[in-house]
Amino acid sequence: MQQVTVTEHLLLNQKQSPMATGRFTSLISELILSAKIISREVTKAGLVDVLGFTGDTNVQGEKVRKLDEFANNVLIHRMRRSGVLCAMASEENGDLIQISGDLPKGDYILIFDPLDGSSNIDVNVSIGTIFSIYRRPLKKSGENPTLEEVLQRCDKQVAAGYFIYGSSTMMVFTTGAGVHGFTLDPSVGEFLLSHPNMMIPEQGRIYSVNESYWNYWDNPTKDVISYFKSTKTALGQPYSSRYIGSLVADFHRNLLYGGIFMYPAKQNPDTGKYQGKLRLTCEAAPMAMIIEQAGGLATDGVNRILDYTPSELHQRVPFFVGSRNDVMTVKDIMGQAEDCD
Ligand code: P6P
Repeated sequence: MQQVTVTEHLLLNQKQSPMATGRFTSLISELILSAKIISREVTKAGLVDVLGFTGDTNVQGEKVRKLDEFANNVLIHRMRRSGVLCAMASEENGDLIQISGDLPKGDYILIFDPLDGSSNIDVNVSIGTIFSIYRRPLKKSGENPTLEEVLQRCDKQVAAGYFIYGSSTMMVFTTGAGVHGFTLDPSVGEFLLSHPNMMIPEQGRIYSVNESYWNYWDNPTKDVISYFKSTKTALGQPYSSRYIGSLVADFHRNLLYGGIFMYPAKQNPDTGKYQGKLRLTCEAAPMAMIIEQAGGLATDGVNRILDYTPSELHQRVPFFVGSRNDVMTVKDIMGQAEDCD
């Protein structure tokens, strides 16, 4: 296959689209440079003292690992200087990250999870960086965008993607014209097109869920999981169970092989309330754009993720994503349960 870089692919394939602007291309180039720097650290994590914890906890209340913090700092430092952003938001930071006055600004908004699945860093399991890009609304409220301008309907994303740091480092992203995968060739330091026009199989054979939460799920969720373990499936046999515990890795496998990843709402023993774990703006929404562009679906079990308008920056949602038939089956089972309520 002829070697096609990300920049070349953007120019060749987005000719008519507004995404072919130089400003968008430079945003992606800065993201790529950040990922190369993060990849270098991740791949040598076992050799240099970057494993372990910093002693801090993030806005999610999760212990921050050194590589989390490193990745977050790299992205904030580089993207602040990209000259094309008017605001950023990170899974690691409680509030919006504004672009300070003296730095050049643009009209793009970047929301990211700098190192998702980082609890797996020490055991050499694939982890990733997830990103979501919006345009600032034309009606500007002032020099810096307000939180309201950032919390747009998830189908307003102009681009979404992830970097996966595994046996190879890959970039998978969409600008609304299909999903394309690029693999980093360390010998030239370029991401080269390796998976053009990625499409997820309409019917899967794999389900991914952390079944240790069984006792914290509501009955419709238990019905869903029981379905995938039964002979009632479309295959006439139980699906294979695969769960890595790193969203980017589980998602990427299902994108290639077909299947469904589920992170249902679970009951909080203290409050009794049912809540999802995954974050809408920096995890579910970008993955939802990717999967729909690849012919799949993403819901909260019943409602389409891309129809959500976030109520807050770190809103959590139940998340079901993957092969169209499988996500629709979940909706049928949960919808029937709702009808019975
Ligand atoms: P659990 C990693 O912390 C993460 O945010 C996702 O990458 C992953 O899918 C999920 O949490 C795993 O959560 O509760 O199964 O350990």
